[in-house]
Order: sequence, then C-alpha cells, then structure tokens
Amino acid sequence: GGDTQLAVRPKAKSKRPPLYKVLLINDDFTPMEFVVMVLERFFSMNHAQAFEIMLTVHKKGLAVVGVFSYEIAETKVNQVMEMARQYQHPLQCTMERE
Ligand code: NFA
Repeated sequence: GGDTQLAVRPKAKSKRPPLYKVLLINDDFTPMEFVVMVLERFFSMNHAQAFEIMLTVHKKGLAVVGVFSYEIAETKVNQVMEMARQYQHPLQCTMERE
C-alpha cells in the first residue's frame, strides 16, 4: 500500500484452488455403449463427444474426461465407480492433481 501500510508482502499470490483431472481407464470387458452412457450422464457430453472420448480411451488406454475442483472430481469418480459396480463392469475411473 501507501506510505503508512507496513509489512505488506508484495505480490501475495491469490491462490486458485488446485484442479484435478478425472481419468477413465480402458479394459477389455466394459461395453462401449456403457462407457458412452456414463460420459453423457456424468460429464455432460453429447453423444458424438462421448463416443469420441470413449474411442480415445479404448485405443490409448486412458483419457482425461474432465478437469474439476477436488470435490467435484471426487464426486464424478464416485458416480462412475458406483454405476460400474451396479452393472458389474470393471470400468475404472481415477483422479490426479493437474
Ligand atoms: N475396451 C472396451 C471394449 O472393447 C471398451 C471400453 C472403452 C472400456 C473405454 C473402458 C473404457 N468393449
């Protein structure tokens, strides 16, 4: 500040909250249509986008399906894992810090 303000650290970084990538992992058993449905439902993708990302996971082994705050990323991972469990598919979804 001005002449009177003391001990103000210059350029105090206004910390943005850290971001987390949500990753979808390929496997040999989860049906493609199921993965597409999960991407549409929990990652607000249209059918074409969801199909494209599903194919990327299928071909490359994994893909980032979204980037979120910790809480949102955790919720997405839990939603995907719960749906996979319900349908008894081995689909895996994880998160990692960006
Ligand atoms: N590899 C799966 C199959 O051939 C499809 C899949 C895609 C699974 C993306 C998991 C993630 N049925």
